[in-house]
Amino acid sequence: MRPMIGLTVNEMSRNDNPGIFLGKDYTDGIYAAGGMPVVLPFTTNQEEIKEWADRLDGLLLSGGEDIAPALYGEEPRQGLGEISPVRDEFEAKLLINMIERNKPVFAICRGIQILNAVMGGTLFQDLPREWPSSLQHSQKAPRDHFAHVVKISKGTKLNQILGADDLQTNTFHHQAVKQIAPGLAPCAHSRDGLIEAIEDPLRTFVIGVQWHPENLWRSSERHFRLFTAFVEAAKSAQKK
Ligand SMILES: [Mn+2]
Repeated sequence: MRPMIGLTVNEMSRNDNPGIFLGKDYTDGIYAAGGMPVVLPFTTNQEEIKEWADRLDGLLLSGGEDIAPALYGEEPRQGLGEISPVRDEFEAKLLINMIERNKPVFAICRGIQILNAVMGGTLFQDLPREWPSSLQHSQKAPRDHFAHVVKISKGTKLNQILGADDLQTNTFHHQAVKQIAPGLAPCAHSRDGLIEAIEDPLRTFVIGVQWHPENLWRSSERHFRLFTAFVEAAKSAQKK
């Protein structure tokens, strides 16, 4: 059986109907890599969250809203965007349950941010105000267009998966990892010194990236490797 991969979603309303949204590049990427994607509706019920964690073989934390600064012990500053309290609570609880079970977690954009916050790190709430850089981290180009390069640190799991020291990426973020959480290690940086990827060196697959590989896997074999390595790790977790 294909490993079951849960994907988190955005809060979105349509015609006054509260709903959820996820770009199909995420689910198509999981299918293409050999996994079974399952979209996860929000719940804050501990029993339901535990059951999701028991059933899932891997968790993909998708991109989206800003993270509530309360998650890392700060108050909102000017520049903070829209937040989703129900999503923060659901993702934080589910993430902790997945890590307790030593199951693979692949965290993209907002995902790397919530991963770092939940594990005890902090975030830049708004890069233009808090990390003045000449490098543009919110590209205006199409989603699959390469914007800035990241330098991958040697000897990291990310380096091993990608087989590259430099990687072209797209970039759509105004928040980012500030103080990295204890137990996590930075594994990629942009030229301006910003942390663009983090990993747990002691776990099979707990990796966060600040860029959007889901928009790049069709055109770039290297970015597709992130999806296949994640699904492979979920397959191994399934066997145990
Ligand atoms: Mn960036």
